[in-house]
Formats: sequence, C-alpha cells, structure tokens
Amino acid sequence: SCPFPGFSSSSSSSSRSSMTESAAPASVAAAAYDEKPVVDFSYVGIDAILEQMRRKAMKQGFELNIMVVGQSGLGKSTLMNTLFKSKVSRKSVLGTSEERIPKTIEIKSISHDVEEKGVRMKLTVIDTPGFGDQINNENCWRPIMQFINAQYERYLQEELNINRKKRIPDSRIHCCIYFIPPTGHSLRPLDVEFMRRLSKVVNIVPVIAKADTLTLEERDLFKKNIRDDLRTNSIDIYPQKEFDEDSEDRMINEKIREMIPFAVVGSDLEYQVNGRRILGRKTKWGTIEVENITHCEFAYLRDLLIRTHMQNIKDITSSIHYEMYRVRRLNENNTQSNGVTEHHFTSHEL
Ligand SMILES: Nc1nc2c(ncn2[C@@H]2O[C@H](COP(=O)(O)OP(=O)(O)O)[C@@H](O)[C@H]2O)c(=O)[nH]1
Ligand SMILES: [Mg+2]
Repeated sequence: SCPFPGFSSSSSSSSRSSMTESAAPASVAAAAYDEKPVVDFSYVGIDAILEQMRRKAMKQGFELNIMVVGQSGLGKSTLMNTLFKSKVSRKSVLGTSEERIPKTIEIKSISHDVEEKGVRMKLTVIDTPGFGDQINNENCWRPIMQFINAQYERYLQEELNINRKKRIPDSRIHCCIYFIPPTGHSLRPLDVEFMRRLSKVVNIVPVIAKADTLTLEERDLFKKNIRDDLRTNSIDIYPQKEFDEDSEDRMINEKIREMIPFAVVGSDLEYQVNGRRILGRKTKWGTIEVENITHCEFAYLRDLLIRTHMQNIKDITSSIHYEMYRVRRLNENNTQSNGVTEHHFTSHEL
C-alpha cells in the first residue's frame, strides 16, 4: 500500500544508495506511472496546519490586557469606554454594555467579552488611579511597576508548579497606554521618568490626551517635540525598533513610529450625524467624531491594539518583557540559595 512506486513498505527504511545501485526499480517505476493517474507527490499538505491553527485559536479565543496610566481627568476611563464601544465591539459586546467605568480610586480591572464574526476576545482594561496627582510625585511610578511585576510573578509561579495548568491564566499587562496632558510644550520630567523606567518592563504606547483642546499646528508641533524628547532620553516605546523582525515589519512599524504619539479624543456618547450614529463630542461649533481619522487619531490607536498588532504586542510581552523578569527571578533564587547575597530588594518586591 506504499504510494511510492518501486518501494515496498518493508524497505522504506533502506538507504538511498541501494535504490540507485539496481537498475530494475527504475523501469518498474516508469511502468507504474503509466498505469496510474499522475499525482503530485511533492505536495504534502502542510498548509492544512493553518486551518487547524485557526480552529484552535477560535476555540480558545483571544485575550488582551491593557493598562491605562495618567493624571486624573485626562480622559482615561472615557477612552477605554470608547474602545469598548467603538466599531470593533459595537453591538457585539456581551453582557452589560451600558456599564460605565466609574472614577478610579485603586488599580482596577474590568473585562469585556467581545465577539466578532465568531471570534471571541476578552479585553481587560486595568485602570489606575490618577498618576502624578500628588505634589511630590517622586517614585509614583513604583506602585504601577509593582503591579506589573506582580502579574509576571503570578504567571511564573503557575509555570513553576509541578502540575501546570494546561492554559495558564494570563493577567500580564500586554500594553500600557500612557496619557500625556495636552500642554502643547514637551514631555514633563514626570512623563520622562515614568516611560524611561516602565518601557523596560512593559510595552508603552503614549497618547496625547484630550487632543481636541489643541489646534492642528499645536498638535503637530507637540507630537514632534514628544518624539524628540523620547529620542534624547532613549525611551523605547512600542513598536520598538530593535524587535522588528524583517524589512516588512520595519516598513510598517516605521510609519507608526512617525505618527506616535496618537492624538486621541474619547467619548462614550453616541450622536446622530447625517443619519449615521457616531461616537462623538458635541461642542458649540460642531461634533468631533471620535472614530473619524480626519478628526483625531483614536482609530489608529484602536487598530494598532486590536486589529494589526495584537499578536505582536502579546509576543513581545511574553518573549521579551516576561522573559527578562523570569531570568532575573530565577537567577535571584539561585544566588540566594547558594547563600551568595544577603537579602536586598528582589525584583518582585520592587
Ligand atoms: N475635551 C475632552 N474632554 C474629555 C475627553 N475625554 C474625556 N473628557 C472629559 O474629561 C473628564 C474626565 O474624564 P475621565 O475619563 O473620568 O478621566 P480619568 O480621570 O483620566 O479617567 C470628563 O468630564 C470627560 O467627559 C476628550 O478627549 N476631550
Ligand atoms: Mg478614571
């Protein structure tokens, strides 16, 4: 029943040279080809794996954990409501879609199950209380760093369990959206400090909050100043240059890097404009359409997070950020159990 002419199934392990030495199998093979219809034996069907992967992914669904950070009043909660309500999820949010995110007083997660064309996604937003609201904001990045590390630690402990779960629940922060106040000047020392430290442990996507308060010229200049500040302080935000995998990645990501930070406007109210229902902000002089790219860059942010780069954001989280944490922690354990170092701050306590 071996499909290859000139071979019997018992000799399938024989070496290639024994086949070429004898002349007989060649003519047998030719005769066999004459009788049977021609089949392309070089086609194995490896591409069927794509369908298997698709079905597996559909069954498991997707998870994305997004954290928002910035001073209170910058529109963090509103923007996350916008994200849930925007096109990706509109009419498809399961459960209570009217549930609003209340004023934040502690680090808090809210999950929404989103379904689109049979694909399930669990979008979790981790809302942080006003960052930098105090008079003295020294070390105010620390609780956020601790929270991120605590999620890595949870994952690590699950991995180290002898009886590992088949799928480890993933509460790691895949992406941190940092809200820059729309001053129109440049980054404040606080912004630099936060992004400089946190960009080493998590993917940072900075946005200009409440961009409707800036004129177009102010917006462009502000964006340019922020990019310069990021460069001079060597802050590596997402998508990081060093993780571009090929020239295609580089081309796509370079375009994004030229546009960052996205100037966003948020709203959780729907209005009727020219017969269409839109998410927008109504003002005396017109309605700002949040999802309209001629009005603001919210749609670019949404597409980056959910449409085009979701898998990459998760890959970088697990293969770079989490991996660094893991290596550091396991090294700590080794040196400690060897009695080399006395106890000082370990990374999960930071
Ligand atoms: N002009 C403007 N106001 C906004 C925007 N987003 C939110 N707001 C308003 O700013 C206030 C604070 O928003 P909120 O989402 O609670 O901010 P948070 O403290 O950062 O969570 C609310 O009155 C919002 O309606 C925006 O993009 N532009
Ligand atoms: Mg809030």
